[in-house]
Amino acid sequence: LFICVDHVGLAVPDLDEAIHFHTEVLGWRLLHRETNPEQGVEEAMLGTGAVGAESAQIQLLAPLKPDSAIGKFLDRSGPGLQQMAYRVTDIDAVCAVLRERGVRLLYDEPRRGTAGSRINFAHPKDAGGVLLELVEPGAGH
Ligand code: MC0
Repeated sequence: LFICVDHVGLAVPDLDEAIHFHTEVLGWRLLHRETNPEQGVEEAMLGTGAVGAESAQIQLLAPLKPDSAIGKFLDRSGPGLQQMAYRVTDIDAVCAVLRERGVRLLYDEPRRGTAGSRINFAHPKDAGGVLLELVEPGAGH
């Protein structure tokens, strides 16, 4: 079903501060940054190559408002690992297979993710306590 781990997402209260730590202290490269109002996040991708390269990336997720998914997560759990994202070739096909196997997906249809990707999420209660994101990369990746 899956190609590889696309990224691991960390909830952070302050995006600039988290980017600074990940680039200046840990030595990752900042690859991409965008605001996704539908998801209520300001986000950054870090890694060693381009977005969409084979190696998994680190995604920093800061809330645009307190009642967003990341805002609630920070309230409940504090900063840290929020999601694991698996890359797929055909998200519609993978969602259909997972639904058939009893996994609840959060959206009826995929929504827009990082850099024009199509995304959906398996509910953490159906995925061993992990919020599992499915990512079909956008054109050009
Ligand atoms: C909640 N729970 C989690 C969790 N969030 N468990 C593991 N990992 C997480 N991230 C647990 C709660 O502790 C609770 O457990 C149970 O799930 C149900 O909680 P809830 O009250 O329904 O929780 P909510 O309202 O916080 O919603 C959780 C839910 C939400 C996963 C549905 O965060 C959501 O819609 N997430 C998908 C969208 C998202 O995360 N967007 C931000 C990233 P107990 O045991 O207490 O019942 S945007 C992104 O990722 C994009 C840009 C991209 O990559 O392209």
